[in-house]
Amino acid sequence: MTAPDQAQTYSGFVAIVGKPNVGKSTLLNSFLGTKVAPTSHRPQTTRRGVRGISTSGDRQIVFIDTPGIHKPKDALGKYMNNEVHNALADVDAVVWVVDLRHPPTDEDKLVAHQIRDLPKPLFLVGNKTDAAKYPDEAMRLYAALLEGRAQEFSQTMLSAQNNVNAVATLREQLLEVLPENPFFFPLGSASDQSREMWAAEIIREEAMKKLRDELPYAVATRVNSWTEREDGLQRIEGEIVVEKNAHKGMVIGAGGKQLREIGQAARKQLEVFLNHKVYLGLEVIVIPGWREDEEALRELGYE
Ligand SMILES: Nc1nc2c(ncn2[C@@H]2O[C@H](COP(=O)(O)OP(=O)(O)OP(=O)(O)O)[C@@H](O)[C@H]2O)c(=O)[nH]1
Ligand SMILES: [Mg+2]
Repeated sequence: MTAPDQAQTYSGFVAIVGKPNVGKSTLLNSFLGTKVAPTSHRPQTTRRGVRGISTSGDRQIVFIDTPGIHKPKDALGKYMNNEVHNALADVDAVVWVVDLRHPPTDEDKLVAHQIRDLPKPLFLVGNKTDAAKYPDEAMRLYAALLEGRAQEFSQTMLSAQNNVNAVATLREQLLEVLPENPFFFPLGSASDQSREMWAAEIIREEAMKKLRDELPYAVATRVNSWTEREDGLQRIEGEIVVEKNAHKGMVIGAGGKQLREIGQAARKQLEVFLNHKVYLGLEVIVIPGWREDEEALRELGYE
């Protein structure tokens, strides 16, 4: 007897790496056509290696959005770089995102050094073509950082924000390099994070956008309860965690204005992506020195 026909599938992991703020998470969201990862104008927005899943016919890519590679200053920073290191070890292909608005910096060289000799398909993506004055020249300088690499690499210039077609073409190229594997995630899943983690990241994104100076980096968020009312309203209770008592008032703002603004912006995003009315309750709590505290980091999901 012959075994029943098993449909052949192709599936693999693709890491999106690069220095902070080049548009890695924007590119991930654009690949998926939905919002899986937080994005902001501040470097080091991504802290965790979030997975975003994209399935087409018999092929499934599991993208891993990674934190920007940087010189770590605290335990959180070390955790973030470690996330990149782990992602690179296990993936089938690597997408290296660079910002074409400027030539390579030392941080780009740090990234190039980590990925240059990896024996896996490598895609150099020059991003932000919409805002770059000399994209071709910049791209040449980035490509030169891979000089000496034994394997070939492919190059694309695009705008992750505006260029849907170029992003789709790049996705097609990535689908082609996947190895034969069963799907790692069920059809229909867009990400590996729980809805609570996802919502907490949206709240953190809005907090990072609104807060100033060091505060965006001293903030963590979590969602402790999520219930659905009969009429469909999603009731979400979240916390903004800060390091010091002095930060608490700064997040809340005069008369609670700033916290209200963060909450309103986060609620609007949640409503768009959930397609439901949302009630978002937010509280600010202090966990002294959480960024240097291994146990607190774990409690906040950085493990
Ligand atoms: N002009 C322009 N801006 C972009 C483009 N893609 C991303 N950005 C902006 O660049 C900033 C950083 O984007 P992110 O996607 O958060 O960058 P990231 O590489 O994930 O950053 P980290 O998580 O901090 O490492 C945001 O303000 C984006 O809106 C683009 O194609 N063009
Ligand atoms: Mg990011």
